[in-house]
Amino acid sequence: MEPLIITCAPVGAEILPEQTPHLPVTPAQLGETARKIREAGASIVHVHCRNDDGSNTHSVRRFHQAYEAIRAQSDLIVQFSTGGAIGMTPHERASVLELRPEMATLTCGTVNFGDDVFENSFPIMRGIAAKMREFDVRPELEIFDKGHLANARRLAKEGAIDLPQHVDFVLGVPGGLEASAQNLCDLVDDLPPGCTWSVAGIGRAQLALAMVAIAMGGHVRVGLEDNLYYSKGELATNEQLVARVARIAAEAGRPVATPGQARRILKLGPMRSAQGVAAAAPN
Ligand code: KMH
Ligand code: ZN
Repeated sequence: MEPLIITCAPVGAEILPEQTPHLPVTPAQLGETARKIREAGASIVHVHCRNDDGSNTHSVRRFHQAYEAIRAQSDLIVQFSTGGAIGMTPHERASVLELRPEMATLTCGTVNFGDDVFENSFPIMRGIAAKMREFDVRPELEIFDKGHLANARRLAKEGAIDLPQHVDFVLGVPGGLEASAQNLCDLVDDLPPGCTWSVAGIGRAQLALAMVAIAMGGHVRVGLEDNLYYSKGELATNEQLVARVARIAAEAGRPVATPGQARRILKLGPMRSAQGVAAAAPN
């Protein structure tokens, strides 16, 4: 099996700063988190941004500051969210692609999201995918439900995206596919040939599905975006969640990938700086 790629999603758009003291809100805090999760074994950071008061923002300026802060402290693969927060316009969600991060998410379908709807119609998906092409950003296909893989195949058939790609299964969102090993296996069986994959279990499912993915040869996403707790009633830090997966993987004979190894596995180019200019990777 390949080394294990751990993605950390340290912020998200749903967690309120009142829920945990460990949410990185400012670019400086994100940079510090990047250093700590890299030391703990992560190779990708999935980025959302907040204003200083903790509210969500998809401002290009704030993402640029976050990108610079992350790059100043780590060689992580930087993956921007284009999902943003419920209520953001597709234009807002895609605007940050002009910063040319190495990767960005492309959610492959609409899904109920608690009492809200996370809207990703075909025109929205096509628009975001086109911007990814324009700015040479590699998509990570976010799959919240089984039909989203069919949507990805449809997008590929019409030429909006290329396949294979790296796919992230987000399981356990209220309104999406439930987080179970059986559902994960069904999704992996249905993957387009050549795709790599990771799983992000929501809440308590994060740990269990990470262990399943380690055993299956997939990759793992953890972080406060998906799960606030280390154990029942005990709040987690992002680096604790990464370190635990790294330890379990080491026991299972799958050392974690460095960002350099992850770039090779995902067939990405060299590390990019915050200006989008290629820079030499330090590893
Ligand atoms: N915050 C969710 C509505 C992504 O980052 O691409 C969407 C999300 C997915 O988090
Ligand atoms: Zn996200």
